[in-house]
Amino acid sequence: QSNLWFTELQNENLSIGLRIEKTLHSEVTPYQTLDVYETKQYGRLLVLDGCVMTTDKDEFVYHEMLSHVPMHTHPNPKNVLVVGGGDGGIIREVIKHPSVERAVLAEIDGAVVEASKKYFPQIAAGLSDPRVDVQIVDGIKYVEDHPDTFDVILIDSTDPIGPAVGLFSKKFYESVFRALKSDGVMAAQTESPFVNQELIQNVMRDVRGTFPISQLYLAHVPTYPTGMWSFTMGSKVHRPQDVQTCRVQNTRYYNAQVHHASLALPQFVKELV
Ligand code: AG3
Repeated sequence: QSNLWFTELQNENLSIGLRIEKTLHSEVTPYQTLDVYETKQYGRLLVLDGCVMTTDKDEFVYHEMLSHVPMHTHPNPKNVLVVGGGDGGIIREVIKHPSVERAVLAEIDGAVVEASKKYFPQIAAGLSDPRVDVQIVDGIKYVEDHPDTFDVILIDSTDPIGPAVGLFSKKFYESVFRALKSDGVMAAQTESPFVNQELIQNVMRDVRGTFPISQLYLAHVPTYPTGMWSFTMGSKVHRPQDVQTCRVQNTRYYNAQVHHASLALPQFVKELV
């Protein structure tokens, strides 16, 4: 078997390694480097700037949890915006909700969308749905330009370095608040409580300072740094604790019990936020 390994250096003291069967694609886009590998353990792997974005085998955890927890928190989400998320995984989950009339994807890098369609057809499937509007634009600007428009906004970003830095700022959360309708809900991916404590603290402080209701929640994503992953939700009116039933079918991770379980924070995470 091949002796080629993909290694993501997650910080200066930590890495994850996956044996590669084949390199399927490598390019330098105007925004970042983009690689697609075939791995033994997790199937196809999408990498941006050296960081694992998603794999065939564990993508469902992240995509279901970043979407269904906030989507269920809203009683009737019709208009949804995904910022980033060019692979289409979040969009695929969003359109499982029967209430959704329109889902906009605002992705800055068209190369991610193209690579996903080609190498991750199951993840990208939703992008061709008639309710979906794929915009290759700067998400920050798109959010600023659309006040009072969305029921739910989901921020599926890369790490807070490179093209995504601006997506982790108080200014951006304030502009997300304005782009949401009067009972809107937002959620963002916010890294690992084992390695990114400061980031989580800052985001929680900023979201708490912007939205009347805020909530950190967790899921287990094996290929992300430490496997313990956090998401931060901000809501104007609706509480994630009030969700009673699961409104979507065909999930592999999310259900009503997992919804509530994800809101329960281990003591060290509770003390962080
Ligand atoms: N969004 C990226 C999550 C961050 C992963 N970080 C890392 N591997 N260092 C994933 C995009 C999937 N739609």
